[in-house]
Amino acid sequence: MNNLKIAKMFREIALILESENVKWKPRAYNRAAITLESLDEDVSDIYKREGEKGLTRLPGIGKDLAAKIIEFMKTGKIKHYEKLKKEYPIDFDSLTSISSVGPKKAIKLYKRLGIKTLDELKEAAEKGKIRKLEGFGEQSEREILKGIELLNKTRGRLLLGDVFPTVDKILSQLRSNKDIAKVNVVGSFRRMKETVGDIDILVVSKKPKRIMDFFVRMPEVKGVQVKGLKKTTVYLKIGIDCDLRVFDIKNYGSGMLYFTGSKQHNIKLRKIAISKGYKLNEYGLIDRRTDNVVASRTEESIYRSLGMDYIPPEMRENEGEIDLALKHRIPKLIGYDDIRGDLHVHSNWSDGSDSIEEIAVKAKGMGYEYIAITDHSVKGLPVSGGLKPSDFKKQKREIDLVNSKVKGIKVLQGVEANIMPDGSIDVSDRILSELDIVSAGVHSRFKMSKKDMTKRMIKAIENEYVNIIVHPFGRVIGIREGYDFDFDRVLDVAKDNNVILEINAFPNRLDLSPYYVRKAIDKKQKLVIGTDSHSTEQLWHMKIGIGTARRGWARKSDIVNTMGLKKLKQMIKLNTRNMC
Ligand code: DGT
Ligand code: CA
Ligand code: CA
Repeated sequence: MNNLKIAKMFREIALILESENVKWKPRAYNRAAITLESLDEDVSDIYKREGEKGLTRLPGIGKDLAAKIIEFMKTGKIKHYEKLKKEYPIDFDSLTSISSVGPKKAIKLYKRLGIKTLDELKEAAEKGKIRKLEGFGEQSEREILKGIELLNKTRGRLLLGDVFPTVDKILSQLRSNKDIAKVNVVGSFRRMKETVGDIDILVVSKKPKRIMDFFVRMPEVKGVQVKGLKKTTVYLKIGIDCDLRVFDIKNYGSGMLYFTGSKQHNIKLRKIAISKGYKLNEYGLIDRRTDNVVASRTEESIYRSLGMDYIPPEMRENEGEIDLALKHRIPKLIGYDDIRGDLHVHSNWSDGSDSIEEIAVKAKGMGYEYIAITDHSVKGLPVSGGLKPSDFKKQKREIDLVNSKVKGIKVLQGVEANIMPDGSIDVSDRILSELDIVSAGVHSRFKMSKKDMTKRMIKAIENEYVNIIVHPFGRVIGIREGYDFDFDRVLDVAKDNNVILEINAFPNRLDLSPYYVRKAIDKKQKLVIGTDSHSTEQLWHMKIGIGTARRGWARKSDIVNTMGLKKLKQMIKLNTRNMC
């Protein structure tokens, strides 16, 4: 769509003009950008149909801006933009991907130090040049370096949630190929790691040549790096490599075990194998004395022969799971089919794109028993178009209507309220008391001392209406580290108050992370998996939330939305009164 391209240019023009203290024009460009971003139709279609008039009738677009849009559609360029970009050749996108650098700072950095790119920014920060700038200081120099480090950690890796749809498509094509007897994804993807460096797939087939020819011709493939009969590596359009390996059925299990990793898990397993007189590689568990293959067809048989429980892939990180398996104490983890409802969904009442009815229908189709609409409240966070106090009643009427129309699923009214810096909740007790379920989260003032943040969280948990604390750490993978608070104390208070902590399943959050999931369930803290969906297209993220729960060793009984509605209501009633 042209809309987003033009909107992006308008926004950059606004930024630059603003830094030059030009009056009112930046606002006009920004308004026009918002209009373009929210259009359902491509502007070129509007122009083709209605000409210039069609453009000027759009909110915030006058003759001058319409002319620029037309210029872009005719020439692919906007001269005014090109001219400004010559003066300010800044890579805004990458500089502002660091959370402590906004557009204004980016322009300042260019004007004072000539910084255009991330590499130049890094160099300047390392040389101590940033701290000397007015309005920056040592603290912001440190934050910039930290931001770059975070970005580099995920550079070249993609979010699990972003590769999932492509992996699904590749697997289903392989599964439909009749020359293939077995297909499995392995590597970090199978372990449900939050980011993946490349995708690894294993198949069993007697016709490797035909399989490799089939693989490299898939529509998801952009280029071929190595094409062999045992292993082929391609580069996918989504910007990541994919390895396909062909195995014989007789050592498929050992191949799966080897290529699922993690490397640390494999190393530890091999040591145990050696201590028991075996060797272990991708071809099997082999008796060192006789060279006989003891086990190789299935992963289960290999673990069994080593005297261990089967270890689910999400646990294979060498973080204590091997000792547990040797003691036959591997927990039964929550399953991918155990979820009965989603308690974190946004509708078009706030910043979601779909109606409550559309959400209910989709959730019902997924086999859910209940779904909570948890739109933002507007008071503490004016940006995301949330609910005003007077909106809750109106929304309730719509929810009642949907409940009477869509049978077989219960829609609950919730809210994602803001935890204010002082720990208060930005929705009145009167309104909270009328909702079915109350979630609260921190969405502002992330930088607080550990002590103050702990106080803030505890105060929110102690609010008698709060049921769930969403995305407890507020991390955004690759962009923002979680804020600091005393997790153990917060856990204690949450347990005392029957407040549930969320595993937010949004691909760039996955918060609580597996480490904290494990800490929480060690203390018998109850958790909920919520998708934070902003459209029905995102409800499937539940899968990666479950993956995260499994990486944190969670069982079904640790996760409250595995309960049926009746039990869930009872549990919530323990600390709030009004359940519909
Ligand atoms: P990634 O791709 O960076 O997200 O992480 P993985 O775990 O998928 O790593 P990858 O693709 O390099 O290799 C897949 C698995 O193969 C890995 O988890 C363990 C196994 N593997 C690969 N290279 C080695 C190795 O040199 N030694 C051992 N023990 N295992 C290896
Ligand atoms: Ca991999
Ligand atoms: Ca690989």
